[in-house]
Amino acid sequence: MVGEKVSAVAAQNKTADYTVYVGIGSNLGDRVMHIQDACEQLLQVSGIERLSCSPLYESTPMGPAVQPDYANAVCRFSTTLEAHALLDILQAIEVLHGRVRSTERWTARPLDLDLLLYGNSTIATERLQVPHPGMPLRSFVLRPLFDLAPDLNIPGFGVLADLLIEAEDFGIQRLH
Ligand code: A4P
Ligand code: MG
Repeated sequence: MVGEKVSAVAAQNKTADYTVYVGIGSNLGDRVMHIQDACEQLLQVSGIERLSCSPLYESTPMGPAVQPDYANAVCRFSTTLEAHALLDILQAIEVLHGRVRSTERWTARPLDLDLLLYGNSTIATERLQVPHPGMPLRSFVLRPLFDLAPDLNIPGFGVLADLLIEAEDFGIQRLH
């Protein structure tokens, strides 16, 4: 159903093939189900292929302290979608999971999908910044990203393995 909804958008946005990394977070409801379903829904989108997902991790929330712990993962896929069209799809999937945007930053949410990397591109528009500006400081992004791509070099930020050593820990643990 999700695939049908978003494939019409996808079909209009064919470009070259990019390797994309998306950060996935959830701290409301069945966190593991939200993350697994989001991966399956992404794979249903026309223009998204070869998706793989990192192991899941748990961490304490960055932001307002009175909210549940997060589950996080990162997925990687190939896409022919243009970056802003892909952001539209990520936000549509968030809404399908009951995401309500708040005016307050970093509040609890059933699903958060952040476009971390889009090939080697640097993007700075009103709607979209890539690489995601928060990623070099966050263990809950860098650790699962490292599982997928240990040799990665992040445009503008440097070597992933070095960033991971410096990043704030947030009590991160593998989720079993
Ligand atoms: N936007 C710009 N660049 C991007 C991008 N690369 N990917 C814009 C996605 N969106 C991007 O996002 C606000 C706006 O950012 C969007 O409308 C889009 O045009 P949002 O998802 O509506 O709001 P947000 O997520 O609350 O804000 P923000 O600042 O994006 O927060 P983050 O960085 O997503 O952090 N703690 C733990 N332990 N684990 C987490 O996963 N996540 C957050 C959210 C807070 N604390 C966390 C975690
Ligand atoms: Mg976000």
